[in-house]
Amino acid sequence: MTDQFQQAARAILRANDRGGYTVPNGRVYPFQWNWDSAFVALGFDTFDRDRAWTEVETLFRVQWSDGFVPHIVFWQDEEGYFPGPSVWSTGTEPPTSGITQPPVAATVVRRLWDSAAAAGAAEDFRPRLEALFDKLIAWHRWFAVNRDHEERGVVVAMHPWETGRDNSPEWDVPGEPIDISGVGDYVRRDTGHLDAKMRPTKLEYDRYLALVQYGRAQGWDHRKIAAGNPFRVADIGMSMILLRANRDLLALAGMLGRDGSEIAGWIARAEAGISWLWDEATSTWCSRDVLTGRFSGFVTSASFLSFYAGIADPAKDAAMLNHIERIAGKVRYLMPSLDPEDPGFQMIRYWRGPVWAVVNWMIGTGLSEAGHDNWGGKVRADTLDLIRTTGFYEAFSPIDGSGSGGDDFSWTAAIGLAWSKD
Ligand code: 9WN
Repeated sequence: MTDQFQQAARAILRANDRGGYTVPNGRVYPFQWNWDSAFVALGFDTFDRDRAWTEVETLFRVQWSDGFVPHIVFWQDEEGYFPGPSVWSTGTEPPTSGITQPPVAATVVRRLWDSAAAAGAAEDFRPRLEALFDKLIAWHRWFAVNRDHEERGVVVAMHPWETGRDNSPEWDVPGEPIDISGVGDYVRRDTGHLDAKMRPTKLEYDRYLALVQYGRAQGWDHRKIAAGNPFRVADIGMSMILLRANRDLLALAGMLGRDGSEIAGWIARAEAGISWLWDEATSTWCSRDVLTGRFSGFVTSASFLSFYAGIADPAKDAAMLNHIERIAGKVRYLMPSLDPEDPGFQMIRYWRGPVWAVVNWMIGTGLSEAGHDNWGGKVRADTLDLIRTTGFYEAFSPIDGSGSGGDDFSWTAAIGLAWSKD
C-alpha cells in the first residue's frame, strides 16, 4: 500500500527528474551529482525499476576512458550554481567537474539487481548489469590507481567536495597550507538560495576554488594531481564506502561468472590497511592527513561506516558502539554529522552537525547487518521520523529536527522511500 508519505516522496523524484537523471534540488543544485544519483536510484527502485537503472546508467555515460566518474555532470546550462563548467574547464562534452565523489554506486547496483531478481525480472536486467559491471570495475580501478597510489588501502581525497561532506571540520587543518592568494573575486550562488548560516564559510570556498584551479592547471591529469595536490587526506567516509562497494562488486562478479581476483586484491589491501585510520587517542575511526600523518581526531557520522564496510573488530566495534550510546544521550535524532560534544558542533551548519538521510541509510544498514539492530533500527526510525515530521529537507538538526539546506530534496525522498518500503 502506498501511503501519503510515499506519494509525496515519489512526487519529488518525478519533479526533479530531468529525463534520465535527477537533480538533487531544482534551485540549488540544477545538475546531476554522482552519489546523489546512486541514492536516488534506490528510491526509484521502489516504484519504477527501469527508471532506477537509467539513473545510474546516465551517470556512467560520462565516464572518462581512464575509468574516472565525475562528481557533477553539467547536462545543460544553468546560471543558478557556482562553480559551473567554465570554472572546471575539463574540456569534456557534456562538461563535467574534475573530481569524483563517494563510490556508493556498486552497492546500489547490487541492491537493484537483488530487487529485480526477487521480482523474477533477473533476465530482463542481466544485460544492463553486465554493462554496468564493466564500468563499475573500471571506476574502482581508477580509485586504486589515482586515489591510493601509495597502496595504503584507503581513499585519499583530493578535494573536500570529493568526500561529499564538504565542510566537515576534518578538512580544516589539512586545508591550511592551501594557497588562496590567486583565487580572485567570485560570486557564490549557494548563499543566494540558502541562509549563509547553513553553508560553508568564505575561507572554505576560497580553498575549494584554489584546489579547482590546481587541478585545472594539471589539465585534470589525475596521476599528477595525486602526486602534487596541496590537499591529500585519507577520508574515512570514502575509504569505508569503497571497501563496502568492492565487497558488493565481488558478489556481482561471482553472480555473473566474472573473474573477481582483482577486486579481491583491493579488498585485501583495504582490510590490511584500514587500521591506519584508527585513532587510538580518541578511540575512533577518522580521517587522516597523508601529507603530515596527522589524525583529525573527530568523531563524525562517517566514523560509524565501519559496520557498513564489514569491518568486524570486536574492540573497535565496542568503542564505536560506546560513542553511539554517548551521542544518543546528547541529541534527539541520530546521527549528527559531528560529535555534539565537539566545540565546533553547529546544529544547522551543513556537515558540522546536521543529520543526513543518506549517511544514516549507510550507518543504519551497516549496524543492522552487523547484528546491532537496536542501534540500526533507531537510526532508521529517527530518519523516517525527521522526514515525516519536518519534510524532505537536505539535512536536519539532530537537536530539534528543524530542516537545513534545500527542501524537496531528491536523496532524502529516495531514502524515505527505500526505508519505508522494507
Ligand atoms: C558540492 C548535491 C551535493 C551533495 C554533497 C553536498 C553538496 C555541493 C555543494 O550538494 O555539495 O558538490 O555545492 O554544496 O555536500 O554531498 O552531493 O546534493
